[in-house]
Amino acid sequence: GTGYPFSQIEPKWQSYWKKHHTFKTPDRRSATPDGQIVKSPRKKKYILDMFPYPSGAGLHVGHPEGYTASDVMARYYRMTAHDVLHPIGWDSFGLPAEQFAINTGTHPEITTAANIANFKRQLQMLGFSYDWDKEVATTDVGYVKWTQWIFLQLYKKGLAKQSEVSVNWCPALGTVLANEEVINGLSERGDHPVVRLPLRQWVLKITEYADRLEKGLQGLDWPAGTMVAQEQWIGKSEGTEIVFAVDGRDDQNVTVFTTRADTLFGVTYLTLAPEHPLVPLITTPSQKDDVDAYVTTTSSRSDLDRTSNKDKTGVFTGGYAIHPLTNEKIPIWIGDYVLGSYGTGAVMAVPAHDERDFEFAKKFGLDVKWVVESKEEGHELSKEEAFTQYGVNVNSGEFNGLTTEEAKKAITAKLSEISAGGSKITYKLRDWVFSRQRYWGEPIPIYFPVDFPNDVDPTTVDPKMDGCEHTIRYDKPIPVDEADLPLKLPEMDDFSPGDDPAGCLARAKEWRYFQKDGKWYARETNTMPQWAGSCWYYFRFLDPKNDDAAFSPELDEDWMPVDLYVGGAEHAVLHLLYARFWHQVLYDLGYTKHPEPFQKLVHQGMILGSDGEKMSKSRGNVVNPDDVVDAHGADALRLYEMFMGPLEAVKPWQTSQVAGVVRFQNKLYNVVQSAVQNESDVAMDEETTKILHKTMKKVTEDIESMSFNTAISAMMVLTNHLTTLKDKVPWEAAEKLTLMVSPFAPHLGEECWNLLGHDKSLAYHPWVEYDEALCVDNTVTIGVQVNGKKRGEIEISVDADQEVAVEQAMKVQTILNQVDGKEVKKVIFVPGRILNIIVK
Ligand code: ANZ
Repeated sequence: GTGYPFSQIEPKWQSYWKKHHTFKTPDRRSATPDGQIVKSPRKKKYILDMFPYPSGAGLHVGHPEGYTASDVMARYYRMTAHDVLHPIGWDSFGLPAEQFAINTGTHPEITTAANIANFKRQLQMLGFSYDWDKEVATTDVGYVKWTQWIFLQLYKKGLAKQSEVSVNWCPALGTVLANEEVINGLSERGDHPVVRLPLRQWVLKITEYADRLEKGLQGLDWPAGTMVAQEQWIGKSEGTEIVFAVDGRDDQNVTVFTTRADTLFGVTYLTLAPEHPLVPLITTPSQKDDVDAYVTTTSSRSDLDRTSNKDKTGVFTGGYAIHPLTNEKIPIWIGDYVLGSYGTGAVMAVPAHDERDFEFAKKFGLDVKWVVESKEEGHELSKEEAFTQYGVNVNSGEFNGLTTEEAKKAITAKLSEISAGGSKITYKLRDWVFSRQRYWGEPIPIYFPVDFPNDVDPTTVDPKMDGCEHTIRYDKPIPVDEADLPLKLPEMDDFSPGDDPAGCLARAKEWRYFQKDGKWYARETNTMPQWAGSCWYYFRFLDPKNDDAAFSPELDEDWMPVDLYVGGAEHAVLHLLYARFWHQVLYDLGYTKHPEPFQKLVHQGMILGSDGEKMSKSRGNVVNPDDVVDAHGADALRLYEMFMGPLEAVKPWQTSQVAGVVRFQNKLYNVVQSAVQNESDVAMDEETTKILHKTMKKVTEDIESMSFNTAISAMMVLTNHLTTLKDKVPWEAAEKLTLMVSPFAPHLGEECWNLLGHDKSLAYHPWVEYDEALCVDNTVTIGVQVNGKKRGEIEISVDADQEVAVEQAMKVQTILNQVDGKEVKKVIFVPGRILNIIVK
């Protein structure tokens, strides 16, 4: 047989698709001759990929994995009578382009355009069935306009505010990072040290949506791990708030949050976070020096550092609180194991039943009061460590004898009754620090009045001039008029952040300061984080050229929600949570009819290098898709990536296995050619009919469940069978096989279809149909020997070939044990009877 001439065939079909607009998104509404609008009776599928950040390095082999999976689904749904929306675009703001600009002086716009062009070439080379008319880049001014518009909607709804926050400042990157972007005190991108600083920031109040974000997860078809990750990030905690009066201060009290109200009688001190606002008010003069010194030293420590450190530190404030039920005096301490940003920033310390409090009490010689005993008969508390389990209350007055659950309820009820507390739900989720002091992002569309000193005539001054003393009234933000959007970035030559925490845009004075009605104003110089653009791109794909709205309500109704979203698990929390938040806000504002954006979510597993390690330049184990396509063609890359293993699994690249799919492709091409060359049509024999129908059933079901590797195996078996028929390949079998392979290897599919005498693309040809009665599997159980000794059994279809038999045998541990690591010398396979593997 001949090799398949992919290098001529693949570009040919890519041009065909382009010329014929094959993948243009269908209209879901059309007008009848009498002007009535009718909706498409077909079902719809919105198939979405996580759009790429167009880096300078181009695509890596991880991109085509998810993109091929979604493309198979898009192509399959077109063939099963669905209207399909399958778009792609570019997440093109972000740090690398800016870093490159800082290093080389090249404007990020230029680098971004070049990178996008390269990515687009690569995606087109791979034959993905995107509707390129829907393409958007988050950096397009027409896109920025609507990102800024959404920010203004958030602002007007009271969900965007300025706040002096203790932020994660990364000096090396010259920017503030979100909590989510800091891992072990280092920036997620680049591993640079991060310190805490107070800075004026824009913050989005995602916490107001904590409950909705948690509840909305129910009913989504998402990987369980991702749901759990989101739930944990939101971190709903049900407990009690308890108010302690401050001794001798009628005007002050300390509110704590606890999940163990049952332990209230075991409280021996309170601990406030060092940054708690009451600290300066409670601290007595004699303790002031110690407290001030402690507050200073802890202020630079990250939350993670503070909570993970075993060695507890703290200082006594000199103040006392009053126990709400016993009226005892309780010392108030500060300690940095209590976080200022969680709960109320204050805890009631119960050393007997909380490990952290136990360590702290031991270190500072504070009292320990045991108020919970084990329910187990004869169980003695060791008193060498905290007893943190649930049990029964003791030493707790009227609450003695209650179980932990009962005591929590009873004590909370009692506190409510005396107005000293009540039930409370707290979330771990923090508000989203939304400003960045960088150039390459969307300008935040807000400006502020500028004040000048009293003795200065404002008509004679110009804040753009050096030395012109003035104050920007950050307390009086004014949103940019929606009609004036987009607010574009200024042209600059130097993109470095510099040391002004207001960011590099602060240096673009011509842009920053402007006069309106004779008054001076200053623009916000912070830009949005890269997450902003990816929060709503799936909406813009509906309606990418709309200049009057972010997207039309009709298109929202016609296409949303996304039916299948494919992308990496690294976005499990951040992108997917932020996007859901914006979506829920737009839902509340009436812009979408759908409460959640992404109905089904699938993560492709990471592709490792051939050494089983993560691909990286420094390891030299990176596989470049361009090279694979050059050597074997796009279809081979697509087939291989789908054949490597289950989509979600992490799996190593094995160049030797690429040869396997190349052989399959050649065989399939030859089988079709041999059907075409038949002078008269060959009738289907019984065996071929059965294999064909079983394959059609298997491939259909496997695509539905996205089990692509097993679908390809099934097609390999069918192709091998048809190969054995030599010049007697039935036309029908060749056609059906061609249709089935086409979502995976679309160029090969179109070429074979054309050889079989069709002059139109098969992209919308009805999918294969199988006869269930012909699919009843005739299986046999056969013994498997290794070097003549029986090591196990396999159940295979009666018509399974040697390849399938060996593949099945390798899944049986007792057989694998004998073969693993040895060289297979010979395989003897008697269909329906025996498999004998000879190894050395
Ligand atoms: C008294 C107590 C007794 C507690 C006991 C636990 C066991 P989650 O589930 O994470 O919500 N806590 C409250 N606010 C805190 C803060 N800002 N920084 C550090 N710790 C804080 O845990 C809630 C528990 O964490 C609260 O319940 C409180 O300690 C502590 F036997 O209060 B507990």
